[in-house]
Amino acid sequence: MRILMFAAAGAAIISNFARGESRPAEPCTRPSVGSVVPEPAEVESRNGVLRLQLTYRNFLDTAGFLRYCYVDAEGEEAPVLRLRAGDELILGLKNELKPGLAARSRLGMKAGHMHIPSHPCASGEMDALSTNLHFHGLTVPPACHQDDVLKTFIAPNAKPFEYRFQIPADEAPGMYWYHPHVHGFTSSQVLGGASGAIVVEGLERANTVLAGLPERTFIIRDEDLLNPDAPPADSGNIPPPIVLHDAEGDVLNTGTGGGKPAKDLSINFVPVPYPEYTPAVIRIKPLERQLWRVLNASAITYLNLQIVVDGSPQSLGVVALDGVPINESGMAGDRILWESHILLPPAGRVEFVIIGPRAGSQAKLITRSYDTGPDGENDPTRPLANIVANADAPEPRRMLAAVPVPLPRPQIAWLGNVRPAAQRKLYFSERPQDPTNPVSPTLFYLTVDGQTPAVFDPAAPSPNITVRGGDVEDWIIENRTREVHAFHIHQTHFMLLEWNGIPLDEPFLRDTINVAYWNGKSTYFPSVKLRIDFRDPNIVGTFLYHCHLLEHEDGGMMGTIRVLPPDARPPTAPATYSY
Ligand SMILES: [Cu+2]
Repeated sequence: MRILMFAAAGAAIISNFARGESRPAEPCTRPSVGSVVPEPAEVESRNGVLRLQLTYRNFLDTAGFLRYCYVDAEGEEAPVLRLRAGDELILGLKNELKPGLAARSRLGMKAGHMHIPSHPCASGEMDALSTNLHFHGLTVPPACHQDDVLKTFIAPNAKPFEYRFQIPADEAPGMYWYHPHVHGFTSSQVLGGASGAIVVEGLERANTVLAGLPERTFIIRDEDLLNPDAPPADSGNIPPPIVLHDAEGDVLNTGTGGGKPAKDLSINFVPVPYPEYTPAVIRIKPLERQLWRVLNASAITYLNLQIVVDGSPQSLGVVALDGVPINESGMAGDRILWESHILLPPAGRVEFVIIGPRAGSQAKLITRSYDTGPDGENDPTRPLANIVANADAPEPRRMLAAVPVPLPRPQIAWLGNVRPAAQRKLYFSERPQDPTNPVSPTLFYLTVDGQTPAVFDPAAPSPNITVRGGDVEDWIIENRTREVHAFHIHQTHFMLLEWNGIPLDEPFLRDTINVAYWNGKSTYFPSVKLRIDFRDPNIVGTFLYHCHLLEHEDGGMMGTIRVLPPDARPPTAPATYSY
């Protein structure tokens, strides 16, 4: 069976339905520009089990854009999955992607070839119409039907595929998320809206400051520009920056903080399109304290969140990063980090306390520009939502427990106090596919120092890295490119030890970290040094680490790691040395 599905590069949308022809009804209705930000639908566990069915669909919206969505049995889109540590998740995923609507793979990798595997765990060839799910941040086994994306391949119209696993009893309370992870096609599916949040309940048990607070969930997604040809609206008499595009067709960073963005953003699916950026609306009671959980579900857009009230940036009280309370060590008590802005790379999550503005004030949630480097995408300053305070604003649906039972102290030593078994160095690099043609597609590499750079190969016979379960390791991740990357490793969390060689005191865990860009001149490369935790027996198996800018991941910036059982013979990888 051959499926033809090629469109112009860049726009990445294709239609079998010419403009004006009738299209199938949209299976997922999305809010209009300027709407009140809705609370996402949610489903919660009962008696220790969360059972649900999601149908995965694609459709062309009224503007002709390819969208993807998860729909539950009640017809709700992308519900938040709410569970407690120790609960079981049983999720049936039915793939109803339709041919003729599919986006093109970045490198055109076998997108026209349709290979139906004999079994969904049998490592089928990845395809634009196939899908799977990654449960980002959860410490669950990298096994088929749990959290494997190397071999799991759910073909269109296959019978519903069952995910079934237990949230570990010691999983940290906080925000996680789910999204497809089909090599070569993740970016187009996530840009189309394929993502949802997961909340492991009990954050207030880690920080009593949160007791009884109303809470809200915000999912910020990016998507292709609705008005790609429009000039910037706010440039006044200043000539707008010259718009340049990278080899992937995205608007290059202008370095000015303004200009045309590479992607539009939405907040809980309310679009805030360039160039007018009509803000969405968040309603709140004046001076009410709330917990906000924010997920950056963007494919390539960095967020730099800030709340501005009457021109002044407000303090945001950060209590958790990437699903883990910042006092995870269990020693820090009710720690809050007060920040005036929060950088959130693609896939990052932050949970913070805010205080509602006074009635009548001008309050906005914005994302400030972020300098992604000379080869990076343009992320200008732009509003996301007006925060409108008034006494008749409805209360959020959920409130944290008023009298929380404190979490038990961790059973294992704090990661920062464990001696690493090994140190490794990895580096990001890029080159044009055709060295004589600088605008040919980019090849993206994430290489273990000492190995030969190669784009990710799902069929590679052996993993790039082997570690022993029970160990912790220190990894230096270097950036040898002129754009930022976001390092992510599946199945576990890490601690940031050093930034560009400078030791830090950050006793927090993360699963995604930004790595600064190289300026093309300095004699050293920007880097992060991470202490990565391989102690949980749940994560024995083979899984992935990669850049979470999904064009880069799809373009090859990914590798495999095998965690051996703790009693296995020590690995003898050449790039490993002991302290
Ligand atoms: Cu990257």
